[in-house]
Amino acid sequence: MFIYRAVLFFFVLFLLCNLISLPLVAENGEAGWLRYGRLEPQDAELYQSLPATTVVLGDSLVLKSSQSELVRGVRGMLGRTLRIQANGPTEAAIVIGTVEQINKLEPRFQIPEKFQPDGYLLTRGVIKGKDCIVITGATDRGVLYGVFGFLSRIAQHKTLSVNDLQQPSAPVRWVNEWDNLDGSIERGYAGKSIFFENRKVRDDLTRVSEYGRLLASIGINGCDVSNVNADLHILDPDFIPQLARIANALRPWGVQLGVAVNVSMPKQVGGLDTFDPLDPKVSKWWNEKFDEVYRQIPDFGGVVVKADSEGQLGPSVYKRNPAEAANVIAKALQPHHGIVFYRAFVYDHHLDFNNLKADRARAAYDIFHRLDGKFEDNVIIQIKNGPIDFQVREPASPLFAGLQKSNVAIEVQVAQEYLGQQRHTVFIVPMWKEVLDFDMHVDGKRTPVKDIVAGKSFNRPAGGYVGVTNVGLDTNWLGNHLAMANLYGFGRMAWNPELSSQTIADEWTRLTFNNDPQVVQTVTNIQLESWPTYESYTGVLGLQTLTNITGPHYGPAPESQENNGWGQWIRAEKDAVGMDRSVATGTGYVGQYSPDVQKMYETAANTPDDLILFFHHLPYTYKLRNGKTVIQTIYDSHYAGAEKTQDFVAQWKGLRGRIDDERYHDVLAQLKYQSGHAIVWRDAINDWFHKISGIADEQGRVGNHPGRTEAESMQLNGYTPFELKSWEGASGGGKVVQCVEPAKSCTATMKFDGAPGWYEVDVEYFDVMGGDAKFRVSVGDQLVEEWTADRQLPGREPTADSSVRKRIKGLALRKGDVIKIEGISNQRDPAALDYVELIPLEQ
Ligand code: GCW
Repeated sequence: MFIYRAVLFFFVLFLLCNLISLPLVAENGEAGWLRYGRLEPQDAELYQSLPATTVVLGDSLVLKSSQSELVRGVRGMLGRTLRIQANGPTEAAIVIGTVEQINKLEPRFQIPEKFQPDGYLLTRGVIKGKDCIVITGATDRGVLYGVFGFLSRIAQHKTLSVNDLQQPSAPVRWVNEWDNLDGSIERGYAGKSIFFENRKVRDDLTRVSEYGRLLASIGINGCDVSNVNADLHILDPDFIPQLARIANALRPWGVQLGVAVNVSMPKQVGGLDTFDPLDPKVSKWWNEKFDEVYRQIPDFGGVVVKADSEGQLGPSVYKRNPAEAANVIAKALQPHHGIVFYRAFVYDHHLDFNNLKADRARAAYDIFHRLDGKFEDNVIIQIKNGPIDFQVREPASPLFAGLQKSNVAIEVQVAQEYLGQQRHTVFIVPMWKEVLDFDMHVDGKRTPVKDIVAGKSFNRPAGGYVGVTNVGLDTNWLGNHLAMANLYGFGRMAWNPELSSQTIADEWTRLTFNNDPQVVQTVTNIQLESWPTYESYTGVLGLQTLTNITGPHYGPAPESQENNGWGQWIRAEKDAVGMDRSVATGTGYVGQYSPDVQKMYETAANTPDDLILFFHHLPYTYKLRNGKTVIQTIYDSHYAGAEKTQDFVAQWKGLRGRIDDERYHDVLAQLKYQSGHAIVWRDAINDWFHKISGIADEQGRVGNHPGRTEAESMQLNGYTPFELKSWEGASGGGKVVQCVEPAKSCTATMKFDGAPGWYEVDVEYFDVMGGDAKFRVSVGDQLVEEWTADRQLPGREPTADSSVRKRIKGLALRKGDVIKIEGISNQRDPAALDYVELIPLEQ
């Protein structure tokens, strides 16, 4: 009996100890950068003298969020629950309220500077004779941002003895979600919509409030929740009350609601026989529609419009222009202070490939520049960062300088549509910053894009930043923990574009993981190297992302760029490659820039290497500034890029035990997958250029893979050969094998006849959508690995999109060993195989 009790006692003790040491929050990424993890005692010492009380001046929704956030954050990080006082202070306190409220309480309290809307100040001061920490702003929203700023300082172990005045760079800091009412998300890579399902607003909007909170913490003040390929019913009478529920969820966080509208709505769902923007019936329709909206959502922010673009109807139907289309909606919004974001992403997607003068890059400037000054003051022209479409590298859109009498915002894409769809790690802030810092040299004066969008350069009242985000119901919002740095970075950059990418990555890492110097250094390092790395294996020299542009925009498919109407051409021929966009001999696109910028891009000699093929059609043998030829640069950078992704895995492994296991393993798996897919990219692009140019790789690597055995040349039992539509998507010229009959076991075997030793056996297989095939690998009779192909990758048949590398480490191989890959197909997944590669391990 005694023994039994003792065992029970220790068992309970053991359980308790484990419970106590569990982290407060599950480390599944849901908290994003707002984890408020408990500080170690030595770090918490810095905040010993933090007041025990908080006084909140006012009870607006946003101030209430400020108060609850402050209490939540301090409790999480310091383990103390602040006392809340409505009046006072009667002792030292953290006082939060607007400047006006603070001055009412303490008229002598001096605010040093003038606030921009949404700006805030963290300071210390004497209020009613008590020494206080003061968090204040001109508006409630500023106060809320101040609270987040305050908590962020604690999370980063920064001192609070500061006078920290923070002002946003631009008034408009919005996100766009491309969510459809059925719950799907266009270019969303993290599950279903947090807003909609089955053509209704979701019943449970908890994730929406949590999203609003994340947005507020980085200063985002507006959110368009519906796809720019707009749903005609988004403003139907029975839908507006549902939208009001979303607005209610966002309002406590100071985030205004917006939706996308289609200019044809008055006709298609409004009962009119026209949607001609100049027809008075149409203007009356919009007026009444917005009266209806504002009756139910008084702080509705506005609408975004995609028209005459990619199949969306537009003013061209009535031979009207974008200004006329924007203005009829803008005027209806004016009495309510709403905004129209009119997208400049208007182009003809039926361009003639054979016309050497045709150029999609010209479209936005050609269409919008001549309308400058014709837009109402509550219209903002929303311009993508580059002239094409969120490619891995593009020059700054010339339209930023082409609209001087109109409000403009820069649109960037947090969703990594062309940047690996959150399965590849790409920290995009450095890319965005290159555009923001780019000097457009308007009238010979310094005119960086960041000053233009802030409204400073041309003295515009509105303008700013829009980020296409596409968060989903996945617990960690974007499907990849590291991708959240892009959302964080977007907000921070919109708030202050002077912050360096390094600072943003550093802050994000501390908030998301912890302050361990090795963690901060490693994560920041991977993030900062990730964009150049991705560029080096997907689209060098300004070629754009050489992905499947007529498919999912994911894996390599360079051939798909050409010979179609989409205009993302690279004009790769036998002897030369690149688009000639010069004024002298090309499409004339360069002429859309100011004379100083033209000097840089008009000739190949002056164009930087990283954009040279965007602007010029050059022989493969052309010598770049880097001293190498175009073709050798292509080959080398693909090898270097793929190599670097292997290094990310090694760097990440150094963090084992320094961050929580859950996220450690998630990110490790993601980086390993990326390192395999980077090889698919490398080989596809290099093989393609090799075939077209016929020029060999000086280093002999391209088309020559020691240790690789193509599946089609293995001994097959049940497997049958199959050719990919895009031949470059699989090794050996597009040939793979598949197990077509469902639920069948097929095998591919080979005999090992290399030197005996330790090997890594890599199996390149395909994991297609809609079915989960199984694979088993054995050496002789011994099963050495098995797995299920259940990744969520685009594509219903084997392509470079669905190609995955499985690495089996540390196998001892002897001459004569039979290596067998068994694939068990199922209904939709034919367990396709590309090749097996044996890599000797260094001893
Ligand atoms: O990049 C393209 C996307 C489309 C998107 C379009 C746009 C919403 O492939 O999916 O449509 O841009 O920005 O309108």
